[in-house]
Amino acid sequence: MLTLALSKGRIYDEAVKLLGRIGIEPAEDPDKSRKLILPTTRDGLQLLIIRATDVPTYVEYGAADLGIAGKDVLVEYDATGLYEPLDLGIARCRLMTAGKPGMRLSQGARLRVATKYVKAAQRYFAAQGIQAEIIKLYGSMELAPLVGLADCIVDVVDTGNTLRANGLEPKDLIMEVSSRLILNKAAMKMKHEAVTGFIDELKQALDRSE
Ligand code: PRT
Ligand code: MG
Repeated sequence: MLTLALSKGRIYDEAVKLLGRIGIEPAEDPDKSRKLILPTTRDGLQLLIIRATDVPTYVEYGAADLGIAGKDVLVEYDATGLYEPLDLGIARCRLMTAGKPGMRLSQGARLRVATKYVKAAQRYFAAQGIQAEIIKLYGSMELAPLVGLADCIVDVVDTGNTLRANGLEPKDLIMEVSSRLILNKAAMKMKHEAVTGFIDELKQALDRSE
């Protein structure tokens, strides 16, 4: 049995389309059922429905053999016990700095940055030679510049509507983000055939759509 961990919402919605292309369908809709373990139409595969940020943890500890997680989440988790065999190209967005219109994020006074992406932000500002104090938040980052908690934020942006609705604008691109297939290192050894077979199927489905 292979176990694939993924989060509800945008990743699930796009991942299910991809799985459908290799003939795999979840037995139930996670939005309607409260189950966290979902069987699929393929006997040897079940899905674990968990929080996006928990996916690398389940996979690193082997509670799931495989997972689907955004590159933004993987950069923060900074795992060594994982393989990342495939870029699935789904749930695309951009990790960006953002702030009030007209405000420039340049050298000079120490910048206060609110984000849940602490590692990515630290690396980015260090590489830019900008002194930054990173303030860790768990959500609603857009609020921070409005109430004077921070000069700017680092967050993932898709349409930019959330920023605009809060009077902010995207500034600089930190990285392009898409979701990746991740794999437990021990599962690669212990379940080699099942795992490589599944990865090849997904890879072929992705190649066909290029
Ligand atoms: O929501 P929850 O707190 O449960 O967890 P999560 O936010 O970690 O999960 P989820 O499902 O929202 O995101 C899972 C993954 O989807 C992220 O790790 C990203 O890799 C990817 N992704 C793609 C996004 C977006 N697009 C995105 N737009 N994640 C979040 N957003 C946010 C964005 O920050 C903004 O607040 O969605 C809002 C709408 O975006 P705009 O720019 O279109 O307004
Ligand atoms: Mg979210």
